[in-house]
Amino acid sequence: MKKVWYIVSAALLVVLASCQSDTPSMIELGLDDTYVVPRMKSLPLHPEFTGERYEWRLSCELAAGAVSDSLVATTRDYTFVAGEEGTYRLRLNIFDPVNPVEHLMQIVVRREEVAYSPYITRVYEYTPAPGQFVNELPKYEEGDTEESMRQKAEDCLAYNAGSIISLGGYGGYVVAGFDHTIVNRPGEYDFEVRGNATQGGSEPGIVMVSVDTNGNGLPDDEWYELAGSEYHNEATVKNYEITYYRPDENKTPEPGSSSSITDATYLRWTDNQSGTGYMPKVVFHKQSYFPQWLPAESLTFEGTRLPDNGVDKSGNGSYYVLQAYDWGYADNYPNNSGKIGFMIEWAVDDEGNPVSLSGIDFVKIYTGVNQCNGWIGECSTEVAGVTDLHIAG
Ligand SMILES: [Ca+2]
Ligand SMILES: [Ca+2]
Ligand SMILES: [Ca+2]
Repeated sequence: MKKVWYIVSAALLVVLASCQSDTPSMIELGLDDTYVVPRMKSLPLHPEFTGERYEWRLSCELAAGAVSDSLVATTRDYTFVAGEEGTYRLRLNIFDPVNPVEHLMQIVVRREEVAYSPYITRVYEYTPAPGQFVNELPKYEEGDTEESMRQKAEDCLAYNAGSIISLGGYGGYVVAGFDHTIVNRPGEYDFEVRGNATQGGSEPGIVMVSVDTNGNGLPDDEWYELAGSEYHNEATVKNYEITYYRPDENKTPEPGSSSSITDATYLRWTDNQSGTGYMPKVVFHKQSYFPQWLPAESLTFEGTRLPDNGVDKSGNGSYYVLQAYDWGYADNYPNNSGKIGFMIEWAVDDEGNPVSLSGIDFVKIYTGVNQCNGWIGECSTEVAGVTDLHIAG
């Protein structure tokens, strides 16, 4: 039944569209009168007209005939997404002394035909910084390329596969997406990020989110950081940039302060804060720490750098505790702690202004700390998966 109804409404749309050709101004505005979309799918709306300011108002019929009406955006573009089926009415007002516009749209939201997965379904990019688990999680094999390593990372994470990938030291990242839009439910946690953190073994990663604003299915749109508990910490460095240099695997090792450090000057890095140092090689991981499938002689990463979280509790380098931050970071609390949820409401733009997003299509996670902790080596965020909390798993 549903399908027949949909075909009829699709036919109606064709008729509507042909009617519209008689009203050129509508065509120029670039917005239809009626849309039919599945729930949890972004619908980017972009008016071709500009004005002094914009108001998007969304109303939907509730039970008992009540109607909710709310101002949902004051930007030129708006991405509509609904978590529930129904008929929505969207009104755009463009305020302009010369060419004011009022445009009404009806958006029919139907149920998806194939059930969505609550988990990551695609990894778009896997670019770890050097690290002791790099080339191991996932395993690099002779002949691997960026594409085959991306596929391996996807095989680890997609559809709740539950294997771990390592992002290496500061800045290393993974970009992943879903078969639907994760809807932002106001005031609620929207998704979880799983890692391999333990009590005292936190390796915080920064989470960014993005909306497929240009509608091409690819993560080539604007990114927003989810501002966690340390975002306003004065020791947090914004616009941090680090460069790692490919190590000479045959150089003479320099023993470190601990017998577990086999080469204290293994892999050199410099940053844009006049900092420089080495990532040491530790006895537990003998493979190269530099991503072997990348041909470059150096790798540069940038982002927000969190304060160091590793503390030498023993004072003699034998016992390190990697402290958790309060909230808002990946690989920061154990998966079963009940503290691995994220709110899309935490999103901020480059200047730190909060942004209001109706949902997100992509996540990017990167290691947020640049610290080496003696014999346990560098801080590296690990990721085991992301789950949409609004779909039952
Ligand atoms: Ca939310
Ligand atoms: Ca895109
Ligand atoms: Ca970890």
